[in-house]
Amino acid sequence: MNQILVSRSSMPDFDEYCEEIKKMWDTHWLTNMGEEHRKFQSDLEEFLDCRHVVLYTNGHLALENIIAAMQFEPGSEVITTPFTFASTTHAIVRNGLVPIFCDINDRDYTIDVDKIESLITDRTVAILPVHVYGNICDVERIRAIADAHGLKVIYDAAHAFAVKYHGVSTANFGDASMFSFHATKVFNTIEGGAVCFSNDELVSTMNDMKNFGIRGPESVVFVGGNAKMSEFQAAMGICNLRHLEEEIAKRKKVVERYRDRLTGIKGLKLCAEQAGVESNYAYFPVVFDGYGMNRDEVFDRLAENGIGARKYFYPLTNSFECYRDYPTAGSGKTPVAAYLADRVLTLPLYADLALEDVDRICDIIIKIK
Ligand code: T4K
Repeated sequence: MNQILVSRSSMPDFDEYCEEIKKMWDTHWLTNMGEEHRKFQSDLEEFLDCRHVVLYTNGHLALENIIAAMQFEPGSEVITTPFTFASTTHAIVRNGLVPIFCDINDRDYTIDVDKIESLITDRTVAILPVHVYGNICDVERIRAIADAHGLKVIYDAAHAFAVKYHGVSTANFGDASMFSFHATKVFNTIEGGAVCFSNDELVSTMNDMKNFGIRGPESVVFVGGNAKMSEFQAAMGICNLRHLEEEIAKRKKVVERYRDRLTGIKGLKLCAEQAGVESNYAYFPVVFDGYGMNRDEVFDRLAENGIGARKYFYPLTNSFECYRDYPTAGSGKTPVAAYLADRVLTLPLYADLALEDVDRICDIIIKIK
């Protein structure tokens, strides 16, 4: 049985990658911001049309470090959503801050902007929304709320690389945005991530944070850690970036086939396409409500057929065991997120997924009914 998993890493041609890394066998320069790192950074600044891109070894550390760079008072509150990967909430808590969970809306599953203001207290310092599945948050209203209350906005844009909203790259919203370049993402550097922002003053802080605060052989100015992207990762990024457009075009075809096959079926809800958004077709979530089988049963049936759909994002982060005793935890406080977490399944989606395989997946789902 042909096994199909939820995602499959995009990889450049083997020879193209070898060509890109070949020079390292002459230079023996493998990490610490070498030539590949510098080239990849400038490629990304151009591609994302963003003033500053700081590369990281993964998206999570990029997010942890940009939060740290804001130097919030310990114990301050950050408004965020629980319908996300563990990383988002962990990054807040690992910085000694308190996550305040806001519900999501049921159209695109991003933060419900109507519910943000009621959660703001005199301890609130930031909003940390997630462009979940590559869907863009209501960036205008979030900016307006943040400005009215003097808050920072940091986007978890892990899913939103190469997405544009009215022609503007997602790298340019909020005070900063974090992208993940993990192997499972639309665009990968094996592991990897970046923080994008326009504030010149943040550049040295973000660079210090990922390299022990070392400014020179005899100068250490900051208590930083180590979160540098290696030359091999950067080389992967350089190669994958060359093919990104065609990868996204292929993903679009897969999504169109899913939509053709699954639209209009009672009990199945597909996420609407967002107006003004140039998508990266990162994920294909389907909500099962009032269908012949519930989400978990569909998941099991697909698994029996060798198909690895995923329950992104179940459980909600506000019901994780590690947050059980947390004052702000409890999925009951975010009913829309709780509803979706129990019903959503993200179907396999990657550039090389054959349309016949998409049909096979849809046939299994449709037959269940
Ligand atoms: N914020 C958000 C909203 C995020 O979604 C993430 C990461 C982050 C922050 C943090 O960014 P990073 O620090 O990761 O850069 C995966 C990824 O590990 C994770 O990066 C991602 N979100 C999350 C949504 O998905 P798992 O545990 O589901 O991955 P795994 O290993 O089960 O892989 C899923 C499928 O991908 C496999 O079935 C096959 C395929 N795959 C996997 C790997 C590891 C490949 O084709 N190649 C591979 O190398 O978390």
